[in-house]
Amino acid sequence: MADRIADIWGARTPHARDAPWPVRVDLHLDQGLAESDVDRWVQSACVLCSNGCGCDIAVKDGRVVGVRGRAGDVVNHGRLGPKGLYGSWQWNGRDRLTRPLVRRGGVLVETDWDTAMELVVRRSGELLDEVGPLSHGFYTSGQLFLEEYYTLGVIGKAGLGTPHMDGNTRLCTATAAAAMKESFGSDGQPGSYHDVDSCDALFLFGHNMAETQTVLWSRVLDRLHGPDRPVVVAVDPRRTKVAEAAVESGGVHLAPLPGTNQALMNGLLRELIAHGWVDHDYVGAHTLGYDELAATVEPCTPEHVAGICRVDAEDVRRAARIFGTSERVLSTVLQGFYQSHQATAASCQVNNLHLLRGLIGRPGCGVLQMNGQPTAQNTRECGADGDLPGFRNWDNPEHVRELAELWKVDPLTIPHWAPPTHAMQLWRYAEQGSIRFLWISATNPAVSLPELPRVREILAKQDLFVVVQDGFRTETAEYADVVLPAALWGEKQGTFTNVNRTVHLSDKAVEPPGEARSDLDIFLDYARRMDFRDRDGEPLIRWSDPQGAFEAWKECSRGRLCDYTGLTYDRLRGGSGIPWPCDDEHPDGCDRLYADGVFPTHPDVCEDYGHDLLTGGTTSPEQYKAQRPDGRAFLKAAEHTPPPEQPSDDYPFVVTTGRTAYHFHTRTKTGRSRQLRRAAPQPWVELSARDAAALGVAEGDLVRVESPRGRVEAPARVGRGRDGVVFVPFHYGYWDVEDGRHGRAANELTLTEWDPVSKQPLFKIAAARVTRLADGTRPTPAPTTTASAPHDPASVPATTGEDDVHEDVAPADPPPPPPSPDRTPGVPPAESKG
Ligand SMILES: Nc1nc2c(c(=O)[nH]1)N[C@H]1C(S)=C(S)[C@@H](COP(=O)(O)OP(=O)(O)OC[C@H]3O[C@@H](n4cnc5c(=O)[nH]c(N)nc54)[C@H](O)[C@@H]3O)O[C@H]1N2
Ligand SMILES: Nc1nc2c(c(=O)[nH]1)N[C@H]1C(S)=C(S)[C@@H](COP(=O)(O)OP(=O)(O)OC[C@H]3O[C@@H](n4cnc5c(=O)[nH]c(N)nc54)[C@H](O)[C@@H]3O)O[C@H]1N2
Ligand code: SF4
Ligand SMILES: [Mo]
Repeated sequence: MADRIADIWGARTPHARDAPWPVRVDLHLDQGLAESDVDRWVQSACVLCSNGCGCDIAVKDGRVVGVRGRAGDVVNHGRLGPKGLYGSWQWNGRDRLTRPLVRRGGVLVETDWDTAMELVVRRSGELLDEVGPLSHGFYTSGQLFLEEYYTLGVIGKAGLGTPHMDGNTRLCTATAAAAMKESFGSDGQPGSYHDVDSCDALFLFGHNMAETQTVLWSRVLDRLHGPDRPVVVAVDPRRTKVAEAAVESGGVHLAPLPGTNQALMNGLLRELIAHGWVDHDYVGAHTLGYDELAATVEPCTPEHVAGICRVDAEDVRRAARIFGTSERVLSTVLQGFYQSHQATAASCQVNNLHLLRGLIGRPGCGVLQMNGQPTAQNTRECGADGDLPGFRNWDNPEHVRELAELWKVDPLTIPHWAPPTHAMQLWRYAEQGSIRFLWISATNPAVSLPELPRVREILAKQDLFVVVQDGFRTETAEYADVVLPAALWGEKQGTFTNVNRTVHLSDKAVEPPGEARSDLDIFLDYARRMDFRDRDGEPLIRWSDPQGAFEAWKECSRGRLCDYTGLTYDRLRGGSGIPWPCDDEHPDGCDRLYADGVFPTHPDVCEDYGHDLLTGGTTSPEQYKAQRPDGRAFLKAAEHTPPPEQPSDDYPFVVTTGRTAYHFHTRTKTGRSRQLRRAAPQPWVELSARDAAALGVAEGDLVRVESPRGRVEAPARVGRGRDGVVFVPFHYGYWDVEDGRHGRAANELTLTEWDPVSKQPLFKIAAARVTRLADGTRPTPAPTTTASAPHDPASVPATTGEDDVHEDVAPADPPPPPPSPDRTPGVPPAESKG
């Protein structure tokens, strides 16, 4: 038995380069239960991060009692992390929403479904009559299932005709999508997790993988403990476990001041060019824009960028040399880039590094523009985030016509006269009063949006009708006019797609509590009551269950990069998840994209005509066509600019926010798990040892962090991050505390600013001051096993749990083979199906 709170990544199973990652099956069952006590195992995948680990749900007496990794799944080869083992299911049976709630006389009271839905439909109908579809906004998630998003997308785009649809995916990995559209012409992950098994160097850009994709990090650790280990480079201002591994592997930890990524990237690119570490044949044949890129980065010498980022110039040189001279490089990018200044620009520069060396589409050579949420890929594919479904281009009339044909509606119904509304704008419209009906599903914006004092004011507006659809009574639900109780994971059926395009089916294991319904059933009920019709007078939504929705979606995806037509529920049962595209050409799925260097940039195919990375100005279709990209990738360049908010005399620190391994977001699930709650029970403020000393702050002292917008009060952790940077975890709202309602959530501090291209908000930089409020009585109970480890290890008791996880490292089955290796869906433009 293993203590997987103390040992987050579990036992090592080292292996050599190109050897398959061994199987290790992780199992956790309710206290006192053995595998033989389980009535049934129901196939699923973990829904607590984008890694998408295949798992089986243990059911006994109609209840979920545990979870076990699936040995044969291509993603995890049997492993699960602490959130998967504990957080995925231990919330079940506790304080769930079981009946709809409506606001009467200012308070939320229980009611029946008819009453609640009639209220929603009446308000919706009134506003459609009075104002039209622009009065309606939908703010959804990266945590529903594909079938639910597609249904919501069709309702919004073809039923109502509102452009005001987006997800919390905007806060999450909108920049991943944007960077892939700008560089490659379309969303769609080029790389594969198999690249971890084959790379010689691994670059993690603003990605604390050790805590946020713990099972993927186990895969990396198994290489780092193997015979021919890769060199790691970490770009992160905190000393994360990734940063430690970088140093131990002989690589580099670059700790730039938050907000300076673009400068650093330009410096790395310049070194590549200056040393001739460029595959000019590849660049000439498969890319556009080299000269402009080379000219833009020319002034960015290591010394120059080191001054901006406040890192050592020699470290910039070393990192560039590793990238420039390693045979196979894998890069991952996440929130340290996506939620920081110049997000899309900096993320595109990672693509550029790979394109310059032609390191793409081959084993060990991949870009992983990561997702964070488990189903964010589907929000994007299915059009629930505002994009058109199937990676179609809103600015391409032919793409709009295809959808109109499929849905049998007038093309003019489908909003495409302007770019889709992004989440930050959606909230702005609600603030200004043009959006008056806001339907929030599977997200908790009263904790997760930036600048919470403003968000609370918007949610509380009298003229805004707020529907909240969740499994729990969240901070956001407290502002709702109607609360709809949703079935959660394990209580409903559907599919979802992880970071490297792997599609999993999650079957229903148990009944939802009380009257809770699946999100799909709720959306279908709304569509039925609204009586949306197609142009033949038939019901617009022609399906009534998950499988029907999946089949409808397959048609929508046909011929596009994210082609699902070769998948069925049956094919997804029994074995492993399968990566798209899965079609006639790739019947077993596709491991890597772009093996042939042909990118979906042809004007008839591309998802977007692109933007200016500095200003966000859009490229017109004519300008785009004039570049004749026709299958070549774009090397897009941008200079570094100063971030919108910088430290000053009043606010001398940069405060950055993020995650710990033990909690997921606003903790509605992980906060209800005993083991996870104990591992990270409350918020903390992390200071560097030198900053703490200068402020007279000792471990455990109560401190206040103040930005121009709000404040957080929490005990201090004297940590190991870089000087001048304060870290606050963003997980802690107030559903589980009586006191201190406001002043726990990191987003009291953050600012309403976003990237000009991806429109993703800047959660990673705000100016702040720190004051010491009171002496501590004990060390802060922040995790010691992770990036929040104390500067002085002896000063704080170690974070531990119990020996309650079974790890089976004896290979029960051979590891699953990769799907069709290296076939490419890069359809030559001439035969493109559009
Ligand atoms: N345990 C756990 N895992 C999760 C989640 C969770 O809530 N908990 N959520 C999932 C989701 S939705 C997401 S989006 C992912 C996020 O996964 P990550 O992006 O790995 O997580 P974060 O902690 O948000 O940010 C990563 C790092 O960015 C660094 N950083 C901050 N500012 C900058 C900067 O300007 N430049 C650079 N280079 N680095 C910077 C921070 O120090 C931090 O270590 O995690 C997923 N997995
Ligand atoms: N300061 C700061 N803020 C951040 C970030 C940061 O790094 N720093 N990260 C941002 C990122 S990357 C993200 S992804 C967001 C996450 O922010 P949120 O999406 O607001 O966080 P969650 O707690 O995951 O909220 C999801 C909600 O959906 C509910 N839910 C789960 N499954 C289902 C379901 O099947 N149906 C329904 N109806 N409800 C369900 C859960 O109970 C929960 O209330 O936060 C963002 N905010
Ligand atoms: S790595 Fe992510 S998907 Fe896998 S078990 Fe952990 S939380 Fe779940
Ligand atoms: Mo996210």
